[in-house]
Amino acid sequence: MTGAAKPGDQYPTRLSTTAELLRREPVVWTSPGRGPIDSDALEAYERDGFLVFGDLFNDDEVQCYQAEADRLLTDATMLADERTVVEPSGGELRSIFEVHTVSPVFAELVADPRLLERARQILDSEVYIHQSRINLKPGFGSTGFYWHSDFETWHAEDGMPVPRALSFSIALTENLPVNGPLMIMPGSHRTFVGCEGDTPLEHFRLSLRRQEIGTPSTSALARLAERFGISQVTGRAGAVTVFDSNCMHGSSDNITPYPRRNVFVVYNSVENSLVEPFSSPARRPEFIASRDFTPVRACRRSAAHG
Ligand code: 6CS
Ligand code: FE
Repeated sequence: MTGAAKPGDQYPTRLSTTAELLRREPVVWTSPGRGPIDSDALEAYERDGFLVFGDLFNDDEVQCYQAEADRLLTDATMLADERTVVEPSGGELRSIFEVHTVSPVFAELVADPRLLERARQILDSEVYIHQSRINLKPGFGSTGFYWHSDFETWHAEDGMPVPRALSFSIALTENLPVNGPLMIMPGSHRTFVGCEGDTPLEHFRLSLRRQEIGTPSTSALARLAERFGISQVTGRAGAVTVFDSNCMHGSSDNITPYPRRNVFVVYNSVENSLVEPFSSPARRPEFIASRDFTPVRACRRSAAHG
């Protein structure tokens, strides 16, 4: 195990000792009134680290995204592509990454003003796409995602300097209490929990299937849960959850017949573009951590969007 953090690393992790520290940066970077999210909702986001918008996308749009996800899933080229990640059991598909570059439908989604304007407002800057993915979580036994902070991984393995990034999760199927919905510890985003353990070479080949390195200790998780509680994020197909990059979150297995399929879009501030990994022997591939820092431009909404 390595002992020392890189010089200037404000968020040391993947070392022989673990650190727990208060986030230095704001959660909401903007001043109220400069975007579609009202001040009450911004305050809730600052406090909890996440917000749910129940009706951003209508049923027709959700069906369009579902059909596109089905198309990708049945495309032999995609199935053989490294962007496609299978479950630890090796059978079912777990995720497809970088969907915004392989699908015109998802390219339009990441440039949709309903997401883009909210991201720009919270991060108070132009934004680029750090990552996009579909998590499929099919029924009858797909596995969940153990507790983690996305920022801890993006900092250690992708070189993301500070937590000035956020994720939108768009539900393509109903997220029920029983089919492995997102669980977030509300308020945990203001504490950075360093994790013990070196980052192995090509760790992503393992971590995207089942993450073990980069997860907090059980004692840290117990303390966080005691302090913040655990919220389950459920909602209709089309509901959108925006959550801060440093929220402690996870989701459990799905043994029900009901798939929990969500599209995730991660926006990073152009002021926070990636440098070299802070705690990893090498960069991860760009389909997981983009190094195209071009600001996203809002796109005209096609007829499918009404
Ligand atoms: O490593 C990553 O970038 C991915 N891993 C998890 C568990 N969440 C964020 C992201 O999809
Ligand atoms: Fe995550």
